[in-house]
Amino acid sequence: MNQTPANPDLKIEFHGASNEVAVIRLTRPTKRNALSDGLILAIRDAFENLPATVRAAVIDGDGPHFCAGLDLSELKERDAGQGLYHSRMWHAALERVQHGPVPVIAALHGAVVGGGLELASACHIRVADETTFYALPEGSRGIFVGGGGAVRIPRLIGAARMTDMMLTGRVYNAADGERIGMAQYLVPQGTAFDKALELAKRVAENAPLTNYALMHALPRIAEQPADQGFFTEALMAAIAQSAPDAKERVRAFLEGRADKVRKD
Ligand code: 1HE
Repeated sequence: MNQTPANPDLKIEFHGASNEVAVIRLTRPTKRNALSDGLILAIRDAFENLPATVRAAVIDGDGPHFCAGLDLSELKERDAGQGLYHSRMWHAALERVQHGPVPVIAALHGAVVGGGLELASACHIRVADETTFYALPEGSRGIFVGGGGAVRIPRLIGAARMTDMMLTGRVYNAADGERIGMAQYLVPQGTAFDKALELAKRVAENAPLTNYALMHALPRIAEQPADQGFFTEALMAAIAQSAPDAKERVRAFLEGRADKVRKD
């Protein structure tokens, strides 16, 4: 099953026995998957219109690089108001990625720069191959992040590292990127997509309410003062455990029908 987005620079295909994983692919390799306004809107639309079969998604990019960020050829003279609306358009699209219906896994390789890193940071898991490098060239282009990077990237790597990247143009390679928290997985060259798909199929097997809690409750709890966080956690725990799916999964373990936890 495939779906044809309105923008030719995006492809959507479905994987798994019941089409439970959506693969959303940037297909603009000649421009290093630079994110035009049309492509950003297509990403938003893709996440707004995922079929009900979908339980997890993968984002990847065609060609030698994941994404070169904002399409600089569209960076024309904007007045302050237009700049505000443009940034808010990115926010709305990446909000659909982060707080959409399903967990999203980014498969990274090559350049993950500027708005490309902002897109990756809106995903829930990042898998990077050995060719991956991370940069925020906005500093040297005389602009600022505008796609949510100022909020999301410090939560991954800390404000001090992001400040250094933007002030000095520092580029992190794949190994250092994984060390500082840009990606949770570092895999051999050319295997990020396969690993991301494998993880997405695993994520798709979880109880939907657990995935929902991880996407929508956990990040909010992490921002709350401890006392409020404990209370929100208790509410979420109570809701999750009450689902029939949860009852059946626990019964399956107690009756020896479910996997034990095993070390790798
Ligand atoms: C582009 C873009 C782009 C490539 N917008 N056209 N992002 C940046 O500042 C990164 C700019 N790009 C690069 O540094 C390099 O292109 C890469 C390291 C990503 C890849 O290098 P390479 O040698 O493989 O490719 P290339 O030869 O530089 O680029 C191939 C073509 O893609 C070329 O066009 P062509 O017509 O000459 O073939 C490039 O012009 C084009 N291209 N990147 C437009 N970004 C919400 S705010 C977010 C703010 C930002 O993201 S700012 C950071 C922007």
